[in-house]
Amino acid sequence: MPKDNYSAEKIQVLEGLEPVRKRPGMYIGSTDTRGLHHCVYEIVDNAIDEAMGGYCDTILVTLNDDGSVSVEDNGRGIPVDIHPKKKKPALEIVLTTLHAGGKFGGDDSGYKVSGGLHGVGSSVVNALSTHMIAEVYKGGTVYRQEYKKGITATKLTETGKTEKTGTKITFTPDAGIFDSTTYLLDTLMTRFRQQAYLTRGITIAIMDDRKERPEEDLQHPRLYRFHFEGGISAYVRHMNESKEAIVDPIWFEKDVEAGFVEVAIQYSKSFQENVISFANNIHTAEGGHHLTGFKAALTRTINAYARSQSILKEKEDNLTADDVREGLTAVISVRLKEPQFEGQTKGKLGNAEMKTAVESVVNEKLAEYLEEHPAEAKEVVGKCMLAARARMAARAARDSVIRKGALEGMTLPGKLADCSSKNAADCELFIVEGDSAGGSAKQGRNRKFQAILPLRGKILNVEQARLDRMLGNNEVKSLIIALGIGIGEVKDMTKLRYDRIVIMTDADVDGAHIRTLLMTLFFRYFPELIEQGHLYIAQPPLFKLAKGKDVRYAYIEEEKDAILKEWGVTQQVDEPDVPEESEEEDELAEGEENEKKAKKKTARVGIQRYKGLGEMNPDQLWETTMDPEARLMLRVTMDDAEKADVIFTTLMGSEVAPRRKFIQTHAKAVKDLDV
Ligand code: TSJ
Repeated sequence: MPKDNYSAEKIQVLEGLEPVRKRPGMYIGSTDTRGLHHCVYEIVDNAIDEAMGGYCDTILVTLNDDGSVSVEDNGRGIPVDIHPKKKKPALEIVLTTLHAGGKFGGDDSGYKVSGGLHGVGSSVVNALSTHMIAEVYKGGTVYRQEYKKGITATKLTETGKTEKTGTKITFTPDAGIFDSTTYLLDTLMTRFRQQAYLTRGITIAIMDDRKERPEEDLQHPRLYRFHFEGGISAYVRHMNESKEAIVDPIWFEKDVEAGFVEVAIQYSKSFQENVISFANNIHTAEGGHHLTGFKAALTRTINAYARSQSILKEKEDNLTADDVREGLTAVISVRLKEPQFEGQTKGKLGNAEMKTAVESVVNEKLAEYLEEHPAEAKEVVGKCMLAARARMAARAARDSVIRKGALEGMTLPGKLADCSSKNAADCELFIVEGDSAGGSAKQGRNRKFQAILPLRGKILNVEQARLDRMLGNNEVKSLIIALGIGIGEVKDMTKLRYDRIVIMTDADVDGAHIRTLLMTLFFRYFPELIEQGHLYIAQPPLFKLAKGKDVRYAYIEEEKDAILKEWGVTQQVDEPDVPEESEEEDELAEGEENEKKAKKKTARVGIQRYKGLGEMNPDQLWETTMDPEARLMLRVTMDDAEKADVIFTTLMGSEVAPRRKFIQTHAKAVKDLDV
């Protein structure tokens, strides 16, 4: 065995792997696709640790055709020397002992990614694999060892000579453990792209060698490389791709006592804030002390600079934290020895020392940047000042809506067909697109507890619409008055007049637009409604299927296919062949009538594709979309609404080119609007 500066003695032996197979969820979070993909991340993270230590620069992930995954790096190779007490190679201990990875010493780079979020190690992946092969290239020799379900299956053997150094792990996830063992390139790529951004200069390549690839993956080439010389600076550039940047990214890094701090910032003309933070390459979705420190420093430094340059006059108030965050895109990346992850999803950095660390680095480096780049500084501060003015104007607009409402004595809008019940818990408000669909809904509803408010799609034609301006629009005002809770400072949730607010729009592009607009409006001005689960999206059927007297509705394509199959229909039926309502029969010309009768005799199957709500008569609308006993409704989550907000901003934003690109690349998403 080769001599290594590493000593196998340092490995702490903790536990066997039996508990892992008994309760896999405890170790990898879940056994669904998330857990499955997590296994790949876990192995790759070990290679990234080697890269962060400066010992390797390339990682190749291969999806093999036999269902296994290989991860190979060009690092030093996992040590293979024999542990004096356990009498086993270090490699074997790492892969067959729980938690050994984390305590694996000798290497003092310290900032470990692996064993991070769930505290799992590569041994957990081994335990959940029917087969694992480890190959180590070290000191001119190829070493190999195999395992089955985490148990050593072969002795460590020297299988040949090699020039290269590195580690290659191949594992086959156990189909008896995971719900599915199909990897999605798309999911893996997202993660590897992010990791490559965070570790400047490394290459993560992914190769898809599967003969049968999942439908979603066909759009991707089989080989993909991620390599970013620009690191997180390139990351913010990428995040701002569809936005109009006002300056080049501002980037700085510094070694500090608490660890290491790296920040990239770029302002754009958008109104969105997009700040993401990481600790040891792990995304801290819930933020934490590093993010708090960043925000404090940003507000302080920009205000100090604006004052020193007299851009902010003496009598003017400081810019608020919100003002300096409008149009801001930033990546905060810290590395520290013992990261503490807290919060519901363990996505919050709990190390308090990181607040001061990030705050002082950003204070120092950002001030330095502003001093040295007066032209850029002017742009950035100007953007923040604009945000402050917009904030004040928005408040004025909100207030004026309230005042106008108050002037009208908050009378319910004439367009509203209210319900008779005044018990809000029973009441539903359907926001319907267009007067004709509104008419059907009014006739079809149960007037006891269902109210209808028709809105005209026209409100959407305002391109570049600032949402706050839209509040002054009569259509939107009607909606706000109908809700009953007011807006802005005088909002009172206890006055909500309907327990369920249902957006009911056509399944076409216009419908998708108006739904996006409404969701964004709710997201920005009435987030409580969404948080408390009051907002829904109606799901009108896409198809009406008829076979003789048997009429069925299908809400998705697959459902239609299933019904047709049930009816024994194999080939596609002509779409217009729909046995329609009986009253129409009188109007049929004689020839057509005969034809229709002929159809009835053979009980032909007809399919009607609904293009809009207007095509349904009131009874059908009730039966399929409004009847609480039969309908399907989606409850809007904050996540959905936030996505709508992003789409809205992109669709309504001031830049035409990225908007067109967005509509092209997301044409399907916009159409389906599963926002
Ligand atoms: F752990 C694992 F199997 F999941 C795994 C580890 C998977 C992959 C793809 C790579 C690795 C890995 C581990 N790559 N590089 C290393 N390096 C070490 O384990 C290593 C090498 C040398 C020394 C030393 O002090 O000489 C120390 C360590 C930790």
